[in-house]
Amino acid sequence: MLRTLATDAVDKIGKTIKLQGFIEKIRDHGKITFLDIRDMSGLIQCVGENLPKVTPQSAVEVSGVVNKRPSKMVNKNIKTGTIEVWITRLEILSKAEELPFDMGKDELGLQLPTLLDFRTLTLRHTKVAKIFKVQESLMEGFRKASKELGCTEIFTPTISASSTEGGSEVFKVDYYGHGAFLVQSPQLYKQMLVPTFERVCLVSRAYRAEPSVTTRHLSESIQMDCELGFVDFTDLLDAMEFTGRETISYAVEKCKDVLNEYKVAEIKVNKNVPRLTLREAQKILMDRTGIDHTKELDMMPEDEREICKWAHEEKNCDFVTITHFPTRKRSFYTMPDPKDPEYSLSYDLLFKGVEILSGSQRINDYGELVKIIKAKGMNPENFKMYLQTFKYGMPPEGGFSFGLERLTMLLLDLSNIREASLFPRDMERVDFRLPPKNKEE
Ligand code: AMO
Repeated sequence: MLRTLATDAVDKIGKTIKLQGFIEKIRDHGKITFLDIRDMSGLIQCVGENLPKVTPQSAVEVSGVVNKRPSKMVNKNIKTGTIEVWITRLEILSKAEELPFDMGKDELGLQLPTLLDFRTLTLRHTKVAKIFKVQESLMEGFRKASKELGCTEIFTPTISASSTEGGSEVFKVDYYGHGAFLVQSPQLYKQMLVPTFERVCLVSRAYRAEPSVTTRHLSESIQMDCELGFVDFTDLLDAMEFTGRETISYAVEKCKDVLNEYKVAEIKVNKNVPRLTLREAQKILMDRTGIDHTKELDMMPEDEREICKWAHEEKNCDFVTITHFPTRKRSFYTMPDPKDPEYSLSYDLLFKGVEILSGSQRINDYGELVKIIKAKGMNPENFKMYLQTFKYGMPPEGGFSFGLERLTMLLLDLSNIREASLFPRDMERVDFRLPPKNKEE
């Protein structure tokens, strides 16, 4: 007999079907036992008499007859709530050992370390798994939007001869006895592809040896990037806001049910995303809070939260664009504003109180790039392949990058980015918590 998926069983009343899945919940009423079985399509209630002893999370195969439930027994919370299956055969395909916690509750309610230490188990929980369905939709939305911009999707290396974003947050790799790095972002490679395709998009791993543990940083993350040639600063702002709006709108539409389950408030996606320079934003913040951050070179986390509140209240929008960060605070490839070179043609897109995207117009002049690389104390020899692109003709260009886990966390109002990563890495964890380091090592 062919396998029937749980949600297809609703059309098979009176028929005998074969289900395969995992035992989600067991309710033992003596002779009669109710089993909630989960498969890739959802949950289904099965019931039988004198069943063999089963344990939660065991993989099973069940044959049985689909029955309509009496109206007062209908469960409106699941797609198969109008039916149940009367079990005629139950085979245990793989028995699960005793679980370390109850997996049958609607909310797991575990502390983060336990949630991560038992990751392969907690990822099976329906509500946890849905986070990654939302993540998938964000990725689909991003791909759709960047294709509309005319981008070609490319796949770039994660081992690089040079560090991308500068700074010390870089993982060094022993590459056959030579020094190499894990990319801090796909930045250099996406730029190298502009002369080939003019417009590219990509999804890449990014590695950062983050020196601290925060709720919004991972050591390994997923970035969704675009890089566009023959554009000016306004074109870039338009393109990145378009991509941000479309990516979120797509996921909101596709995952309405999950967002409801996570009790996410309606998201305000205004076509006119408010745009402020860093200095303008800091003035607004001073007026609202009385605290002076106008000398700061970047937005503090509390500034990001407050300016998003302003955009929500005053501009009816959950996004806000901040431009013109100080040139010395941005990576070497960022174009200084010709009108005021202390500030750069750079931007961040904030969503629900946190930065989700960064980008900029790039320096596209070979000589300028060599100069700035040297000025930052780096060796142009380490950027030989990158610089080659500019030697042989590079148009005005720029781009941007979204952090996928951060986007997922914010969309679902999760309190920690680790919940939005299947297997999060930070300075204290690779799969499991790392043992404390001996200070003398
Ligand atoms: P940036 O460093 O701002 O820019 O990164 C882009 C976006 O990626 C996410 N992000 C992170 N997410 C989780 N953990 C981290 N440690 C982490 N670091 C960054 C954020 C951020 O907005 N090359 C430039 C982009 C460009 O100019 O095109 C870059 O990487 O959401």
